Amino acid sequence: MDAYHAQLRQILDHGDWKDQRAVLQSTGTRPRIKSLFGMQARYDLRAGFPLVTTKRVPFRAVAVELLWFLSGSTNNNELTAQGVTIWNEWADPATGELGPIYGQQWRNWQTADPSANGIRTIDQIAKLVNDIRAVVANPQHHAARRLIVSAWNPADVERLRGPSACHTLAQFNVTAGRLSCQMYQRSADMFLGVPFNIASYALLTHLVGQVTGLGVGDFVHSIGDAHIYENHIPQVEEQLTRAHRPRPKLVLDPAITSLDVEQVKLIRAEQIRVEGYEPHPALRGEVAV
Ligand code: UFP
Repeated sequence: MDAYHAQLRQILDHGDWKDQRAVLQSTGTRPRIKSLFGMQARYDLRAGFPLVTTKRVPFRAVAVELLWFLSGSTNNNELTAQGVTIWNEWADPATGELGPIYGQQWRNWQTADPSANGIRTIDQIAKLVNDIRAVVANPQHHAARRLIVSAWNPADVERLRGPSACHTLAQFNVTAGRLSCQMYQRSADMFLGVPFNIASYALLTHLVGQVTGLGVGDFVHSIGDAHIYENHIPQVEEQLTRAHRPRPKLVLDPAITSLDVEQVKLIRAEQIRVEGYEPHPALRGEVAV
């Protein structure tokens, strides 16, 4: 995970200070950010699972959240029922609803269609899996460079309760029997969000690879506004003194053979594990909301 540390270092050394909107609940103050626009890191998924080892990252929460996105759910109650509370700030207190976030855009993108009684929905994940299969069968298939899942729906952005999609778009690529993924993240909290985001898309790449019979290649992480919150800097400095440990190994239950919505709902987080994860202790940091 040298690339991640290098990004942290680069932002600390060369980032610009910026005021921003979000507030710390403990003090009511607005931490500044140190920010760099435009960064990219590449993680070779064959070299182990890219779960940051210089602090503990809660992998189970990553897996539970990703399965929840893939199930098409936008309701926080289904996450909290599994002990994951990361979306609590943004849920409707009465219903748990979060609005048209990832689950809806990935599995039920809505588009006007006069011929189909007004509305048609697109299951981008099903289309992705089908298109990858077509590309595996025929590498010259027209979908080869169009393997894209978009979470950014301009029409829905204003209807969201919380932040609009941070991980905006993912493009997949099949080369030499290996599946790679590049994700564009428009805004990245490098200390709290990014270790989670890297793990989530690396896991998605493995899952899509498994159901399409492909090995994994690289996860490429492209970032727009890459920032470190002022109140996280002491933790980041501490983290940068820590030595990387061996990357863990991802173990997926071979029984996971489909990402159809109904099949995803049957997958349990215990079917997705990391082995050999021996991180340094967790480092806490307050989220600005
Ligand atoms: N953020 C992430 N990753 C995520 C997520 C949020 O880094 O997956 F949901 C951070 C980025 C930013 C804040 O610091 O949350 C969102 O604020 P904004 O919408 O103003 O970019």
